[in-house]
Amino acid sequence: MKKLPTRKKGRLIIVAYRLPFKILKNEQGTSLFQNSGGLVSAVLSLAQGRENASFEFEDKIQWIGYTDNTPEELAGVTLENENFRAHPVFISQELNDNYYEGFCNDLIWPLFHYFPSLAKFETEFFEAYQEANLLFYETMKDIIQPDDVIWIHDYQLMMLPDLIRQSFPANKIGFFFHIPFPSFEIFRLLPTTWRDAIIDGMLGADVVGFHTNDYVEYFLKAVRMVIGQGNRMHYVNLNSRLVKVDAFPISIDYNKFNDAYDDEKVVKERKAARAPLKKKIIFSVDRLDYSKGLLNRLKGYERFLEQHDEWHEKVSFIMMVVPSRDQIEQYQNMKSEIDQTVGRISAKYGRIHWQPIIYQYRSMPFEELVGMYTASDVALITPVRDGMNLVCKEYVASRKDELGVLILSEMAGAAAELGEALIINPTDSQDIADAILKALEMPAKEQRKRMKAMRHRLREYDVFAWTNDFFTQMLMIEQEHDRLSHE
Ligand code: ADQ
Repeated sequence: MKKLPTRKKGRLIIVAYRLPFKILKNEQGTSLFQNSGGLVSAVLSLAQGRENASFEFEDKIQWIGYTDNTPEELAGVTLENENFRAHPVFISQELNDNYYEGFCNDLIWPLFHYFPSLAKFETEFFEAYQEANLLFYETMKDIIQPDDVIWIHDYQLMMLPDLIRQSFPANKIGFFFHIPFPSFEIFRLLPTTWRDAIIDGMLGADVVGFHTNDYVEYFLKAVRMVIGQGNRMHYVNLNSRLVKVDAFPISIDYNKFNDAYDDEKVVKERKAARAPLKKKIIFSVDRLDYSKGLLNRLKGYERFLEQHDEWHEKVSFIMMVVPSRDQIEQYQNMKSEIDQTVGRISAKYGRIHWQPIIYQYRSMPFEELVGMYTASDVALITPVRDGMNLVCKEYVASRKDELGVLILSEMAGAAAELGEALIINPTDSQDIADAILKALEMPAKEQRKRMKAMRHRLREYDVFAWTNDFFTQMLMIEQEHDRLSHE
């Protein structure tokens, strides 16, 4: 068997739109609150070094990201905790409006989630995007050292890999894309110069990673169409170097969710959710976003109630929605439509002692989230498009009892890995209604069989395996480049 390469030199530089902590300033001084999101825990696994890891990094992890604090506010403040040293990128409000709110969230997000009619193609958005990517580069150019490995994340920074490559040809650069990469018929809707700049920008990396093989295939097709370059077996052969393009399905910290099952606070939350209802619970949790299929989900549940009065008063659907971008008109409209649909269903089917839907618009602490995951009989996850979707993975990992049924949209990247879920088409209300019935009636033995298989897969390929896999590819391509340069 071919020996995997190892690397024990250089630092790791992460670049993502946001810094890994919130910076709060008050009279007592400055405090840093580390985020607990997926990327931060994934990167932490690299910081802490794992047994048998084929790489180790020197120093703390350097993290480049945007902050909404001003340079004056942060003057003299040490932006560092035990894991990370942060290098803030300062972007003016006006630029950020056109860059982040504009190009990223009013164009790329809707377009790449197959909502072209919501995409706004404004020239000033594109100019701001270029300018902001350049600001990230300017912030990092004095930080990069010869052996550093640079790992860039997501659709906010598609031009950064090439900007770095131009001045630092020898550094290893990875790029990971967290949202779907769309089929060429969608991608080609971008103006020609924009799509060329995006492809050139991303190909500045040595390894470009996506969640699924479909996204890899679509990207490689876009590369062929845009730069006319042939690619073979997941490699793009540029004149001077090779770029590896592959699927790395992001995962979660499996043990954290699995172990939380017995945590005292989680047990309390689980009881608190179950006791007052004394009914079967269907649960969902997402950010407020049109890609998450919240209205489709409600319509599917409504159809289920319409067709199955034998289940009335025996089931409640708890739908948690995390506030997101609700200053924007489109999101406000969507929220009003959700509010109205929930109101309509409750008014039609609700009874004094039975709420068919419990809908809350707020964030949840970890213990409450796992309490809900483990209290529910069914998780109903119906995005109309989702790069991966971590909620379904968290649900499965939390079910140490091996019970519960996952209903999952075929449009989530995760569907490729979780085939034992009840897979539905999110635009088909009848499909959702049928799956709800099947889930509620599923015998415990079958629940166990399906859960076991999914849990096994997630345990094997958790977020640490994900980072390890990505970095192994980075090392392999480094080895390949070294070999070619010595030939
Ligand atoms: P998101 O679109 O944010 O991520 P997702 O992958 O589902 O979507 O992750 C959401 C995270 O937020 C989960 O960890 C979940 O626990 C948490 N969360 C959701 N609702 C919450 C609530 N009410 N309270 C507290 N926490 C809540 C993007 C892409 C995804 C891709 C990820 C990672 O859109 O497709 O899976 O990045 O690459």
